[in-house]
Amino acid sequence: MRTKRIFAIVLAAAALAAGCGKERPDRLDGTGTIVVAVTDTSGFFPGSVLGEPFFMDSVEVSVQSRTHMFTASRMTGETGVAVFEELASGTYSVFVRREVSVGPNKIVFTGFGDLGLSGEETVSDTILAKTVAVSNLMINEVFYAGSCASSYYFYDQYVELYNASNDTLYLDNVILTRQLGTIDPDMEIKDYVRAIYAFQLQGTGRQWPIAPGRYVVVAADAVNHRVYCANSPDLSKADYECFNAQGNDYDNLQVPNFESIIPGRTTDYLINLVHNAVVIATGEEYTIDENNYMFLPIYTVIDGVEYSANPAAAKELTVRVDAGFAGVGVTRYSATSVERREPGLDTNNSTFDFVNISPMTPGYFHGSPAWMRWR
Ligand SMILES: [Ca+2]
Ligand SMILES: [Ca+2]
Ligand SMILES: [Ca+2]
Repeated sequence: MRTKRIFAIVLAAAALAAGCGKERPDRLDGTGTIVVAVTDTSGFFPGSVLGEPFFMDSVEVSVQSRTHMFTASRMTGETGVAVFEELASGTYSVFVRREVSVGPNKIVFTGFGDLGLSGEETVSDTILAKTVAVSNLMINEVFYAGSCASSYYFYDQYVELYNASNDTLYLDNVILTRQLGTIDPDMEIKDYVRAIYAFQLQGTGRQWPIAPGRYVVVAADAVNHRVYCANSPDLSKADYECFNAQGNDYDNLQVPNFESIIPGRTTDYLINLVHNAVVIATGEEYTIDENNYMFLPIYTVIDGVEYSANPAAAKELTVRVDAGFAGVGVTRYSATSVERREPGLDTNNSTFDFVNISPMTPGYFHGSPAWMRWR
């Protein structure tokens, strides 16, 4: 038995439904075992001491294969341990989560680890669960899969942004991209990422505020897509839409535009239904080459999310922006989207940070009460 210790990065967040996956049948027969222990060293829990590992019970532990379709969840027992048996060989991501009420407030402890399993071995992992505050603008949800297979309807795509900070932020000059979907073997040593489409919200600097805790929707097209597909969202009240003046694009005059800024592109903001990456960047610096690819320096990247239905696909976005995939198992036209597990939870690993949700939730979070759901 080997043991490795993982100190995961984690965050504080509001207390909302976990959305953790239910167990799916594992088609691959396996003989491996994963033993996960969850500890806290903050001294938060009665009987624990600051700096010393305290084994946490009642923690939801989820494992998700990164090499085949498999998800399972268990709760840790009194010893702070959860055991997963009969697992096939492969690489697994492990997520842990426990929500604790403190008066009217809730604290969420989460942690994350990766491990490999081969044959009949038993792999043990100790995950430190933490709460960490964050303050940033981030991508909260990406809806890309489409909604109606019968009509191949996927023009209802959108990206939702979230202000996780305590301050009003400004979206002026923010660029939203579709990243280039090619595999670059040298990607990890380059100081930029490459986009095929780029749309910018041009502004004076304080023109487009986003209040703390607010979700905003950037639609491909701000229209009521339900007219065309019953499973689609009504995006006629989206906060923003993407508009390409060089293409045959619809412009809802009530909704301000992220405008295409690559001169050679005539396409609207459309992203792949299965595997792609989406980036938001400050817009302060970029170049465009002769092939109409945009090069965005990594220091300008605010957030990035790569999604892939296939967990074993090759990465297209550097691990410095996103270390894993959102959307594993999401099928085309399923009206399923990917959204953060907790508001503001951002470890730069979308395998951990995002869950699949259906239906999509434009303008609100999947745990929000009904009155907040204006769309
Ligand atoms: Ca559009
Ligand atoms: Ca418009
Ligand atoms: Ca949402």
